[in-house]
Amino acid sequence: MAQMQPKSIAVFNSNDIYPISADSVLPFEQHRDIFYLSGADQEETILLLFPDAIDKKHREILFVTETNDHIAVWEGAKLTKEQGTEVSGIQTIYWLSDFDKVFFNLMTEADTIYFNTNEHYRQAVVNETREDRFIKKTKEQYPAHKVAKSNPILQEIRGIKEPEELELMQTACNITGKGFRRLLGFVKPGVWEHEIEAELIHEFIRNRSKGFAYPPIIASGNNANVLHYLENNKACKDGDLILMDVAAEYANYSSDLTRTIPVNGKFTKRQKEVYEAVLRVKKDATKLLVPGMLWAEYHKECGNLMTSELLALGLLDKADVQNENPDRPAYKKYFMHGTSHHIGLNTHDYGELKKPMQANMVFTVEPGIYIPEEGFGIRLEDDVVIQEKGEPFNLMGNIPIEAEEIESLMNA
Ligand SMILES: [Mn+2]
Repeated sequence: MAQMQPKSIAVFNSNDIYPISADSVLPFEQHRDIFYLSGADQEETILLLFPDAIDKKHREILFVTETNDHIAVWEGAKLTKEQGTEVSGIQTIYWLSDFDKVFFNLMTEADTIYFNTNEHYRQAVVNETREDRFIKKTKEQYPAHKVAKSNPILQEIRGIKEPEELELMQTACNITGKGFRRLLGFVKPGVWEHEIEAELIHEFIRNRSKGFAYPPIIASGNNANVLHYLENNKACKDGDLILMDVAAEYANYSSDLTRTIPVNGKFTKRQKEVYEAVLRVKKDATKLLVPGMLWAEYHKECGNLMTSELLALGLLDKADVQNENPDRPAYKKYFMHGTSHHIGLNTHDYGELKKPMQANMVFTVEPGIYIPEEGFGIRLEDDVVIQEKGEPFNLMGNIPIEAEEIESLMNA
């Protein structure tokens, strides 16, 4: 609200409940912006912010769908007005059915309406969201109002985590760690990728996570070289590696982990050589995440780290590097994705990417080397918090990553 223009209103809508077909729907997932701002984790909820409202009670309003006995019996009770206040700290709670009337009244006091468009750098949404429908309708009904964007404000504030958020993210990472330790004793030649997935979801849910923070990748052998492999339906073979990019959510916060382990509990000499190279890049890249670092600079440095490892492994030679196209450096042949992304309420979270890094931003660090011709791919990923001074704090510092530790736990 401090960043909003004078005489302006901002509105934030919930997500729809998405249909499958017939009367089936997907489990509800709240839009992360209204959740971040209000804590309201219920469909058909609207948050309205109007810092200059003449009537003070209209500076923050939460609209919730009116609950009744029928809903209570069939779906379970929805938020009452009192519970709306308890959850959000907002004093003024109205029923959703009053929205149009209240909104009209407040819009006559306002000059500008903030719309919450999706400006995430990777968004590719084709659905018309509840937010989209609200924007369309409001533009039609209030053509004389100026419009402004909420998203840049949210990108900035959501990118820097509050202590309470870091605590929830630590819990998510700890649950992920429990899942990982559980499967180290479970994996052996002949287990299926989906059996590993089942072990993980069991451990996540029993620790009060809703489940996976994103679709899990359990990729043995060459499946690891399909970056978004989601089938998880092959048997794990003796001598292969398994790349697992899989992590728990907690209280709507994501964690994001990748580990690569040997099916039979022992890396071959070559696998270990590549593993150690990826681990070194991960450790050195992590040290670069300090206040003031620029995103573009960071990724260039990570590319340099990877280039020297690929030269040492014999995967690139000097000529490859000398003749490389700067827009498509030679290392990209074996490491084709980015090293880091913001993480938080979204796995690929909001956050500034063009201004210098700041303390309490949380990033993944996830280098990988993918070698289809050798039948394996290795990626290692932790989530780290930038500190005011010194190296980032690793939220996954307790999750085994050293090759020897993985081997000894698998053979315990
Ligand atoms: Mn990631």
